[in-house]
Amino acid sequence: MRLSRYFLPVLKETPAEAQIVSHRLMLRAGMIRQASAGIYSWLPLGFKVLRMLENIVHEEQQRAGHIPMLMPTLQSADLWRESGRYDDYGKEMLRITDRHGRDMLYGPTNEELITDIFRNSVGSYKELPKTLYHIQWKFRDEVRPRFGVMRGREFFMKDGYNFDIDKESALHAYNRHLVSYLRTYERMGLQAIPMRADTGPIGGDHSHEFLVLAKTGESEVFYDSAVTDLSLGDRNVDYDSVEQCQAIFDEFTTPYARTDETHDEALFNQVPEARRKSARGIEVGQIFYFGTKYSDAMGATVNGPDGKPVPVHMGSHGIGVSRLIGALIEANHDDNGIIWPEAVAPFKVGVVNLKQGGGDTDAACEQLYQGLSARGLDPLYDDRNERAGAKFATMDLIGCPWRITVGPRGLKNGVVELTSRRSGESEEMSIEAAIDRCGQIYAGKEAIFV
Ligand code: 5CA
Repeated sequence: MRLSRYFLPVLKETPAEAQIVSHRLMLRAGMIRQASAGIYSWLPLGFKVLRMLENIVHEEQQRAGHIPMLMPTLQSADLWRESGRYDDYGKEMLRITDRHGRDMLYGPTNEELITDIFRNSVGSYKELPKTLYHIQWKFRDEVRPRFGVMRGREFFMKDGYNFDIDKESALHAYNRHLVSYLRTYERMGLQAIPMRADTGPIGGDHSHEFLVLAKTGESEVFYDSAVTDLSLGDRNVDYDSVEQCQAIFDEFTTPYARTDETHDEALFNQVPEARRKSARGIEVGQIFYFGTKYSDAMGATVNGPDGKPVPVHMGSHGIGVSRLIGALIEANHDDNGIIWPEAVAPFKVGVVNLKQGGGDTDAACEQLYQGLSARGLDPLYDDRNERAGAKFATMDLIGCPWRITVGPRGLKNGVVELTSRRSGESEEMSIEAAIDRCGQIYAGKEAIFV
């Protein structure tokens, strides 16, 4: 992308309404604009990151054997009356009446709708297990929307639902989700710790939240620091293996890690004192097993091996895709702006021309732009007629992990400068070497370009 042709309305001033750094930087970097309280337009740069995260979530869900689909944002109130949640959900639910006087709502989640689809389509235990998911906008009329996309009213969420014949099989689905979520967050360059959690309005008795540690997080968390040493890495997980998924579940959930809602002081005190930590965290996902709560209420049964109808065991599993962008920025920034982890950087390499309209520098930038594009590296070429300082500031603000600076002085010696956003270190090299180096940096990173 050539910056002169892009739409990147960066702000020089720090917006007064933003209380936390991720909200400030998303506004300043031209990623989002508020449409009304807790509702945002996604400008091109923000939308690019959102789609990258969405793609990673899709890939990891499908790797785990889950089936993508798409349900609507608007739902009929009747289904929610069947489950009893139409009244229970309270003021957080946005209720709408259509022209025929029918009660509708903007979905805050989809347990009822998916259970309705399931009960009308599946009749036999032989068709189980199944896990269906979608990534769709949700609406919750939060009392206090705040912190930008972190606690919005409209937000983008992946929600998945498993249907199993019995508890044992449903608990495997639960573990499988835990493993696939660990992989998803790690691929985004984030550490999200599974913590025992309350089930709230979703219901059930098994739940884990995934928390990214950050000073600005809304949840208070207590954990054994040993849990922060764990990582899934590049293990080859067989998602059909009950033993493998159980072993990973055990590994990640044995060290003490709980939110304040489930915190148990006596248990926590058994952790060696030096490893006992309390901190704040951002909840970027939650998984639930709730047994037959919805299938009982809505009559979702399948015929078992003996021909008798049995209610299916279910769970639901959510990832806050739009909230993740806030979490990523909270965990990756400095005074100058965002520092994207490479896998989710909207542009992988920035090219800065220090002398726009200077024949040699223009030609060199063009060569870099073509070379990087040919390798699929989606460069952002700042070809505007701006001062060098302004160009550097923009690249730093929007967080390009790598910047190649092209100036007349360097070119005389046949070199350009490659700079790491994270370390700030620079190295001089030829144009070809810079293209090669960037290719190597991103090789095997499974970066997704959209
Ligand atoms: N039906 C279940 C699982 S699909 C469910 O709705 N779970 S949830 O309520 O925990 O939401 C899933 C994830 O959505 C949360 O972990 C959080 O990351 C994100 N989320 C929830 N509310 C908001 C909000 N107001 N703004 C941004 N993200 C949110």
